[in-house]
Amino acid sequence: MKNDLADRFEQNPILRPVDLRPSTPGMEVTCLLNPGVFRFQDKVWLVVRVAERPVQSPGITSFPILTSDGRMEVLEFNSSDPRLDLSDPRVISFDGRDYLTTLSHLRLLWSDDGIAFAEAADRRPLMGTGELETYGIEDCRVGRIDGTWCLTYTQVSDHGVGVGLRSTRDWKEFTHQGMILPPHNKDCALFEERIGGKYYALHRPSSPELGGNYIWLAESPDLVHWGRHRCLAHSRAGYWDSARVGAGAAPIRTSAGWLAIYHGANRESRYCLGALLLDLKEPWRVLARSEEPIMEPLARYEREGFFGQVIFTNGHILDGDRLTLYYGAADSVICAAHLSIQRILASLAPAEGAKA
Ligand code: MAN
Repeated sequence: MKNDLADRFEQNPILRPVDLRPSTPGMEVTCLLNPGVFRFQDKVWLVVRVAERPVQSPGITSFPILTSDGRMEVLEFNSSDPRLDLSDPRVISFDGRDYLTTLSHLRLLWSDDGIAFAEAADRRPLMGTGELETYGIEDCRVGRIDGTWCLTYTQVSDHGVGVGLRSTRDWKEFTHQGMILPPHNKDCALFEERIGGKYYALHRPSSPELGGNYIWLAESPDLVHWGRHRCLAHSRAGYWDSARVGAGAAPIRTSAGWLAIYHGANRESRYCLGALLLDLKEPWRVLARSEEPIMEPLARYEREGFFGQVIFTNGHILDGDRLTLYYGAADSVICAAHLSIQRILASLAPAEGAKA
């Protein structure tokens, strides 16, 4: 407990699956996950990932996919078929092919106090579209750049998992910019200002055979074309983040550097949060990093659920020193906590000791 810096909302979980209606009759909302967060029209908004599946019938495993022209189709397997592997609640493996147990879309919710959220009646849900999103869209980060809202999110299909970009100025009309980082890549967080005239993004390609699931930095002249990739942070053997690391929401500008909250998981898929501090002018230089998690699954709603032992964030708002972090807990419900930027900064170890 001593390292956990988060002051959790006593109202947690602030959103549960029963709070939202399924998008289509016959479906159930299975989980609410990992919201993007932004301030707009004096309100706090969440871009919630809603994961759905058909109401399950005994002996049958069914799951939805989208056709590339946007229709929902339900696939079914006999649950006792020996070719079926259901050992991970998130994935269905059948005869060597992987599908997702749920199909995710994104929904807009707003709040006056940042605690009680309601679905925005006049905003349409964001659904997967086209052949790169047939297994849905997930884990949206929101960045405000030059007055435009940029949504970077995970696109999932049988082609693989990559990063998509949509942009909007009013949260009603969206421009689809397509896949900006090809498979396998996710966890893309844009810096909200240019550095030396360039846009920057943190992202997480996976190179499982040689390398791993590491946080990288890329630069771009236009937010669509990304290059000059550099690896910033490895997973660390023997640490809480030994198996994978991935960026949270947009890095936060502080006088000490860019503070980037990230998630890290170990081999047991226990997801905690830590932080990286990056040089303000040369963000490829890692100045400091968490040795211990700044937040870890301690509360019951973080330890138990659809996929337990998970704290996953990709959204926050900032008021001076106070960070309000929104996060998915146990891949089931949405929660929030306050953290102090100064306390996070004080907890970091200089990069020499950070085993980047
Ligand atoms: C992956 C993503 C996240 C999810 C975690 C934990 O990183 O699919 O959306 O929250 O795994 O299951």
